[in-house]
Amino acid sequence: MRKRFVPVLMLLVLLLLTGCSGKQEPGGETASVVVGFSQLGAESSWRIANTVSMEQAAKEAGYGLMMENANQKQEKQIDAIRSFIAYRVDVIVFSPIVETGWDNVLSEAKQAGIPVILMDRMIETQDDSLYKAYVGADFYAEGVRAGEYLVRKADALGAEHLRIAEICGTTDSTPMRDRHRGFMDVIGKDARFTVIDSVDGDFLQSKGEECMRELLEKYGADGIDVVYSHNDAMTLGALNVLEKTDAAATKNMIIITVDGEKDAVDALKAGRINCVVQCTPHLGPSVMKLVREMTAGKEPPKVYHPEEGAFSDFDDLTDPAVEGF
Ligand code: GYE
Repeated sequence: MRKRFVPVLMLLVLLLLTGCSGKQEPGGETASVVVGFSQLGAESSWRIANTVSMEQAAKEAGYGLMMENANQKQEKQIDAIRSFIAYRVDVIVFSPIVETGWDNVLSEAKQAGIPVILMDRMIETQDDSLYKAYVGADFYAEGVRAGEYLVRKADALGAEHLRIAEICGTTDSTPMRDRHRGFMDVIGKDARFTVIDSVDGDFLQSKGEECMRELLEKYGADGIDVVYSHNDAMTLGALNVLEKTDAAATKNMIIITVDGEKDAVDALKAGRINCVVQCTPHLGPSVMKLVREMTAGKEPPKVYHPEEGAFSDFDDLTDPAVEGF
């Protein structure tokens, strides 16, 4: 019964959005483009900033945005995509929580003639025609940057052997897979480094805390030299636990994180984190640019990666360019 109300509710939301989100274009024409957007959750500051970026960019473009938040559940994302197909939105944008399991629903979108843009994360499929374009970070390059920082740091310290604890993001998500792969490709063959454990922190601060507690129980603060965490939320959670448990040992630990939210960059400046690999959440304008091109009948580039870098304790951290989102 509840299910039947969902589309009705979505239609109402759409009407509300198109009525008050500036669908009326400056020239007085009514914008006709409606974007269905399935966001995967609200698990981190990155995700929240990403949602805001999408909302603002749609508004600026004069597009109606039908957004559904899946609270980290793949089934909910599939349901949302099906409702977007039912409403015949012009373009579907979605951020796939994991890489597999999308072929059926994306084939339905293809059959309905609705183009799909993957935003932020990738899918694993034999059929590339199921999506028109991907807009998101090069997560492999991020992992490489994390590894390169660690090699540089080990060189500078003259370290002989470093034991690494890795706190991973959501299992089977693109950032988890590729941040791990890129990192391992840099440090894996160097005998100075051993990954003693890789645990799943699901990109959540609370899980980051939990993981760190378990790692400390297993290895003790003296048994861990490096923490490589796949996002800032988990890093900040882990830091809370570390600093409460053994502040002295924590000071000597090398902490590497990914994202670049303000709290993490502040922690880098305060000497609590050693390296922040950037990953921008501000993907909205690039997505809406693609929507514009696609609805004008153009063939957009298949893959677009924003430019990103990294900040670390090797940099001048008083430089105003060193800031978080
Ligand atoms: O790093 C993390 C978020 O997919 C890039 O998801 C995104 C990741 C980001 O929860 O903070």
